[in-house]
Amino acid sequence: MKGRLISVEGGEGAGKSSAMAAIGVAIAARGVEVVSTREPGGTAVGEAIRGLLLDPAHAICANSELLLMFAARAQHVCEVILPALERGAWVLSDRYTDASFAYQGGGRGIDPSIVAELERWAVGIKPDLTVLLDVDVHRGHARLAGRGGERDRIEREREDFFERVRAAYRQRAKAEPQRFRVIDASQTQASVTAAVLAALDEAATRWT
Ligand code: Z5A
Repeated sequence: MKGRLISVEGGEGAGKSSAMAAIGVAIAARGVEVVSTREPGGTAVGEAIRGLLLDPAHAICANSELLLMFAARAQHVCEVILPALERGAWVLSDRYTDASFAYQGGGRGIDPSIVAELERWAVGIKPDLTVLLDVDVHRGHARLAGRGGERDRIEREREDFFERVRAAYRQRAKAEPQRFRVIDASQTQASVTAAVLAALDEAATRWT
């Protein structure tokens, strides 16, 4: 594969939006095509599934939630990610498979080996770099409250759910230190952006 896959992960209010924007600009400045996308979503089918998943009107069982995340992801990979990687673009995804390990594995308690099997069967590709924005749950929630707006179905979960999500993310980062760069997202936005861009530069040096 000629291109690179970069994912940005983190709990609620970690600052993924700013990190995505900064990384996108930095990749474009290298003269490389950048494809910015998100999960769940990134395709017409995926965005429709996202609507179902986040709508507070639906009571969705944990296993259905996991399968819907992977249905959206399988479509995303075949329709957007693989073609972009094949033509040499750098794909920048706001969340990817690690989110299923964190939310459906850690948060919902689904056995990670089932998530890993879906990853192997339905997706098949791992990111070259995963930037994990790590912030404590209280601070992340306070930021979201500051932003206003309605909470979606998953954002309405209890605090202990988000603590398990954070722990699962950190555990994954510890298990794959080559792929993950963990950024302390409790810092100022400027410091977080600087750390994110340093992680990108360091990874890009390894790739060339
Ligand atoms: N999900 C899942 O369960 N399983 C999966 O496999 C996948 C996803 C792929 C939708 O994802 C939901 O899907 C998500 C996980 C689940 N559920 N939840 N809850 P999403 O990524 O689209 O939605 P999100 O996680 O809810 O995104 P978010 O809350 O918008 O997070 P964010 O993008 O990190 O937030 P932000 O907009 O960048 O920042 C939030 C506010 O904080 C904003 O006002 C900023 O100005 C402020 N902010 C950001 N950084 C800072 C710093 N450093 N200082 C001060 N203020 C800051």
